[in-house]
Amino acid sequence: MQIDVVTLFPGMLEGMVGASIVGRARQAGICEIRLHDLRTWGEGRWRKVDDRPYGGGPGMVIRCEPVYRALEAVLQRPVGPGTPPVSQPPRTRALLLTPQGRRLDQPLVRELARAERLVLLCGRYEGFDERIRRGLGLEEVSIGDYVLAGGEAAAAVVIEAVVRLLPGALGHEGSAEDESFADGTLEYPQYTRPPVFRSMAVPEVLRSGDHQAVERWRRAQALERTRARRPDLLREGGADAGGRREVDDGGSEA
Ligand code: 6GU
Repeated sequence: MQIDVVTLFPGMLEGMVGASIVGRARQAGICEIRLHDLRTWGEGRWRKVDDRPYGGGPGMVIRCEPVYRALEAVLQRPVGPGTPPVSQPPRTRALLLTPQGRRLDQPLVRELARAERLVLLCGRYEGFDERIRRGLGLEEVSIGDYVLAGGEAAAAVVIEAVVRLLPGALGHEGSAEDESFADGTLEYPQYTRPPVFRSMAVPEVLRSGDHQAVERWRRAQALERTRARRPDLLREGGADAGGRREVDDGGSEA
C-alpha cells in the first residue's frame, strides 16, 4: 500500500511513521509512506497557503491552489471539476481529515486497509476553501467528536489503524483480528508471569492447561467487559446473538 500525506506539519508525523509497527511495515516494504509539505505548493516568496475569509471573521482559510497543485503532483494527473473524483474506492481512497467527516471506526479502517493507495489531506486553521470539498471528490473523515488543532494527529491514527491490518504487518498472523472490536467486543484480560504479583493472582483457569476452559473464560470476560463498559457495541450487533444471551444470563465470573 502507498500512503501519501499532505500536511503543513510533516514533522508531526515523522516520528510516528518511523517507529513501531508502522516503521517496521515500511522497512519490510508492506507500505510506503510519503509525507508532503503543503507549503511546497504555496504562493509566492513566503509559500503562502492560507488567506483571510471572504465575508470577514476570525482565522484563516486554506486556499484552493496549493491543495489542487499538491494533489496533482501526488497523483500525477489533473484534478478538479471535470476530472474523476480524487477518491476512487476501492483502489484509491483520498481522505480530507476534518471534524465534519464520517466517524472513523473499525469497519471503515478495514475498508481503507483494502485500498492500494491512501491520500490523506490534513486540515489546519479555520478550515478549507469550500471549493476544495466541491471540486476534488475527497472523502471527509473525523476520528471522533472533539476538536483538534489540525488533521495531523488524525492522520496518524488512520495510518496506524490501517497499517496494522496489512498482511505481515504484525509479524504474527491472526492477532489483528483477536483484539478489541474485531468481533464487536472489547479484549479479554491478559496475564503473564509471575503467577502472583503483590498479592494479585493470575486466574486459575489460565494456568489449568485446559484450552477449551481458557477459551470459554476469555469469551465470557470479553462480553462482561463490553457489557459493563461499552454496551452500545453489543446493541449495534457486533457480538453474535449467543454471546448476547451469555451476557444477559450473567454467564461470566471473575
Ligand atoms: Cl480529522 N480534524 C480536526 N481538526 N479535529 C478533529 C478531527 C479531525 N477528528 C476529530 N476531531
